[in-house]
Amino acid sequence: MLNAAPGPAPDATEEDLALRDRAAGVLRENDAGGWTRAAPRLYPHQWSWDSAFIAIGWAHLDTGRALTELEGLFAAQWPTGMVPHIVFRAGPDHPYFPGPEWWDCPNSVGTGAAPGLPAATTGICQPPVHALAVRRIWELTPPAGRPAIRERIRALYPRLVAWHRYLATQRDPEGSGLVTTYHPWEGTDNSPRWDRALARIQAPDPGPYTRLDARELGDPSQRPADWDYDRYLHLVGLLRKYRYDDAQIYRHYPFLIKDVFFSAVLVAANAALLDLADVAGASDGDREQLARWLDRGQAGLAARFDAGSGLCVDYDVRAEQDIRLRTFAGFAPLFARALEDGQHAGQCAGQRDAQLRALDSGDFCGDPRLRWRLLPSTSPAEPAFEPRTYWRGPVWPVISWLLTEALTALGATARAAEMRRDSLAQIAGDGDFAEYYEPFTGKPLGSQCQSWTAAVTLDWLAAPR
Ligand code: 9WN
Repeated sequence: MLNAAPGPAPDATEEDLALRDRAAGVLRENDAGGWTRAAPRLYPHQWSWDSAFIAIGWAHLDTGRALTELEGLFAAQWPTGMVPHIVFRAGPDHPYFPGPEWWDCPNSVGTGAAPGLPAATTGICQPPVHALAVRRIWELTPPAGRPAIRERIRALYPRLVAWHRYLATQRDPEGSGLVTTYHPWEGTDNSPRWDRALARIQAPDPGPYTRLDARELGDPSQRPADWDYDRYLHLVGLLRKYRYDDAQIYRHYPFLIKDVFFSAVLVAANAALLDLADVAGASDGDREQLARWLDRGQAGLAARFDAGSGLCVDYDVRAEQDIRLRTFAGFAPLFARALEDGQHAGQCAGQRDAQLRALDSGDFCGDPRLRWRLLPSTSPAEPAFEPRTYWRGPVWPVISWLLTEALTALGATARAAEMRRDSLAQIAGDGDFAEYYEPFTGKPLGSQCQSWTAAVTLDWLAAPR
């Protein structure tokens, strides 16, 4: 259970309070004035799902500031409803590759998003964690602040519904309940889930380019390979060519994946918007629509569940193939947090038990070599596993956060508490709020002072031990 008011848990130790101060310091340091850099150097702009996690962190310090984070992000929402994955807000003194010129959205966007995009952005999106953040902000708003925050949530709510509508329609023309992703950058860049689809892409020719990420980290083995980047950039070129028009993309574009993790976040986010419906004064029509999307999403995930492995399976739309790999995404039904009630309850109860068994099996958290019993991004039993390389093995605190929330919601509170304790021990160890961690040694990897790691730390620290 969460504290009713912002602040540390009542049983917080000295160490907890010190960690809390440090986490708050990271957010304050990365605060660029109403929006927060995802990381001070590696990611100097505003990222979409980072912002949602960051807002959850801010909510423990200042709920008004937390909402400002999301209001700024949604000011860059496209007329289609899409919330872009990066809003380039940092200016020329903070280089990032690829920058707005690679996306060239103002000149490329077709009928769907014209005229006049509100900001320099990319043309793809990331998992919709935002509604979870708004719900947390509301939960943490003290009574005296509620009228003002309620007004702001009311103003933001239609934008959140439009965002979910975009995902439930343009990104799911089949009405399957599953979101189609267009690019590895739509969340989990070099996850091995995309390897086969990327390998099919012929003759990528993105032209000459210079990566800044490997130079920034000084260790290319922690980042996606050049092979990946060639294809990422080639895909950006194709999206530009199809003018970011979803219908065109669906017709011609080579990389279309029914991503069960992304779809699961949408299910959980639809539930969060329904929870906020009274606060936001949602119309009956919106409530019914959200309930339909939620139900459809849950059914879509149930249909992708593989009883043999206990995991949920992504689907490559172009190749018409299942993507059968043991990764964190296989736990999509858990991440969706919707396994117990609703129309699919019977089917889902069995899935929940199978998922919980798979989670602590030797393929995942039960691997005795793990430093902590935390979910690695890719199973160490998977041939594609690489313990130091980004989404191919390391533990990501934000994924652990989504999982602890899900386990709590599903009643597995002891396991959730253990995962929260282990995650805090991981973060409090070496490093400074790292982006991701080596699963066997616990070594911090990637960017340091990563905003979303600090943000979930603040949220975890508010729960009694
Ligand atoms: C590309 C900012 C982002 C996260 C992504 C993570 C990583 C970017 C990159 O960093 O992606 O968007 O340059 O590798 O994969 O999930 O939002 O933290």
